[in-house]
Amino acid sequence: MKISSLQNARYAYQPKLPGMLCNGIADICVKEGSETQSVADQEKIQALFPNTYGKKEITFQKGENTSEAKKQVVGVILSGGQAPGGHNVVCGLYDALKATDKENVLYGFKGGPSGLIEDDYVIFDDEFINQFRNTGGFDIIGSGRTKLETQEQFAIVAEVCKKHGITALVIIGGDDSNTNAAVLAEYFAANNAGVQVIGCPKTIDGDLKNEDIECSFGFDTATKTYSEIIGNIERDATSAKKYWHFVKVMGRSASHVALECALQTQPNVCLISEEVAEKKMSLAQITDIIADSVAARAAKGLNFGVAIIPEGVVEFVPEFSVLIHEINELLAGSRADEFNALPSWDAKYDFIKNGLTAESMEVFAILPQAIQQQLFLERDPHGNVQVSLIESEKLFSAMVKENLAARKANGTYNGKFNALHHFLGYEGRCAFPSNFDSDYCYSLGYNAFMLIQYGYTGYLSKISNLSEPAESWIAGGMPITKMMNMERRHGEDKPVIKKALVELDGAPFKYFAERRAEWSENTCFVYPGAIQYYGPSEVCDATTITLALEQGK
Ligand code: FBP
Repeated sequence: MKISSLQNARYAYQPKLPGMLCNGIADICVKEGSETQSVADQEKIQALFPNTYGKKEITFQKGENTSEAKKQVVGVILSGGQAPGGHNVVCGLYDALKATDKENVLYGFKGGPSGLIEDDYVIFDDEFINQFRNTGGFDIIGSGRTKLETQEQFAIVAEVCKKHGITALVIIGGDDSNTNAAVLAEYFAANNAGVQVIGCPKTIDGDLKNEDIECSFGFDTATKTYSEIIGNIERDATSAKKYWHFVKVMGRSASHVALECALQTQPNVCLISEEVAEKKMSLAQITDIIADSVAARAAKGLNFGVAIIPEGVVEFVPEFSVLIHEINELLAGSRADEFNALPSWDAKYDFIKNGLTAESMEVFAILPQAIQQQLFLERDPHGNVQVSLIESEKLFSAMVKENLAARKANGTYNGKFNALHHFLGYEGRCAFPSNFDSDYCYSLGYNAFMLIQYGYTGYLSKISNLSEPAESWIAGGMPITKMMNMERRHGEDKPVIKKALVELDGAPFKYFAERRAEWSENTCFVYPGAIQYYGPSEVCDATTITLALEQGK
C-alpha cells in the first residue's frame, strides 16, 4: 500500500512536551499541593470514596526523580466515541513507560472497556506503535461504549489484572468513563488489589472541562475540521448566491462544538442549545430567529446563508422534551405493536392525536410529516425515541420554509429560499490530530505514566496553561473525586463528574452574542481553511478560539 506523504511526515513529528517533562525521566520530580474536596456534596462523595477522597493536587517539576523503582505492567483502554489524538495518548504513555525501564510492559485492551472484561489485548512494541504516531482514529486498539460500573465487572477486571501482573490501568474517556475510572480506583484501593487507575480527558464534544481540566482532547481537531468545511460551504454560498445551508454539527448534548465553529466561521445563524433551554424557547421562536435572518438578508438581495445547528438542540426545547416523553409513554409496552399494526399514516395520526395532550399535539402538528414519522420509527432498545437521530437541520429548514411562505403571504418577505443540508460529525472524529492535539495528547499519556510511577490512583492526568506554548504547559494530576457531585441518573443518586455545558455568562458565548446580530444580516464569513501541520507557529499551533477567550487571550 502506498502511504500518503502527509501520513509519513506525521509519523516523524515529535510532539512537544511541557517544559517540566522535557529533560528526561530521571529529571522529573513531584510537588504535592493541598488536599482537595469535591466541587459539591462533599460528605456524600467522601462516604462513597473513603480510600481515594481528599487526596492532594500534584504538579511535576524539574528535579531528581524519587519514584520507587518497580517493574510496571500497565493496561490501557480507549472508551467511547473517537477523538483525534487518542493514539498519541497511548504513544506518550508507552514512551514514558519504556524510557523509565525497558522491561516495563504496556497492554492495550481491545474494543473499549469490554476488552478488559473479555481479556482481549495486544502487547505494544516499537514496530506496532510506530504505525500510529500522530495519526487520528482509535484503530490502534479500538473503542467501545460498554460501561464498567458494576461490582461483578470490577471483580472480573481485578482477576484479569492479577493474571497479567498489571500494576495500573489508564482509562482514556469522557465524563462517564472517568467517573467509572474513579469508582474502579476506589474498588481496587478498598480491596488492596495493587492496581492504580489514571484517567485521561477525551471527547470531541468539549464537555469534560472544569476549573482543573482546561479542555478535553479531540475538540481542537474536530472543530477545526468542521470549521474548514463550513468555511468552504460559506465560500460556495457566497459564490453561488442561491442556497441556504443548514449544517448540523456533532455534540450529543452541549453546544461547545457549534459555538467554536461559529467563532471560527461567523455564520449567519448558530443555535446554542443551552440558550434555548435557558430562555425556554419554543420551536416556533427558534424558527423565527432563522427566518428573520433569511428575510433580512433577502431584503438586501442576499438569498443565501449558513446556519449551524447543534446536534442535541431539540432535547433542549422544553415543549419538545415533553412531546418526546409523552410519545415514549404512549408507545410503552404492547401499545407499540398496536400502533405499528395500524394500516395507514392517517390511522396512526388519529392514534397519536388521541394519546397526546393538547399542548404536545400542537407541537407535533407543526412538525414536517417526515419528522413526525421519524419520531415513531426510530426507537432505542428500551423503546424510547432516539432524539439524536432526528434530522434537526431538516426540521428547522422545513419550518423556516413554512414560516417564509406565511411572510410572503402577508407581504413581509419577497426572497428566494433553497435549503441544503449537511451533518458534520464522524468526518471530524478521526482526522489527523492538529499539532495542539498531538502535543496535548502525547503529554497527557506521558504524564499519566509519571502519575503511575509516583504511585497515584484515582487521578486524572492534567496538563494546563494550554493557551501558552507547550514549553509553558504545566503537568500534574487531580483527584477525580474533586470534580464530582451527586446527580440523579436513571432514578438513582450517583456520584458523577459534572458535565460542562456552554456557560451563557462565559467569554466565548458573550463574544458570540455581541456579534451575532451583525453576522445574521450581513456576510461576515471567515474561511479558516485546512488544519496546517507545518509552518509558522501562529498558524500551526493555534488553540481553539474558545480556549483563548476562556483564558482571557
Ligand atoms: P464521546 O462523548 O464518547 O466522546 O462521543 C461523543 C460523540 O462523538 C457525540 O458527538 C456523538 O453524538 C456521539 O459520539 C455519536 O456516537 P456513536 O459513535 O456511538 O454514533
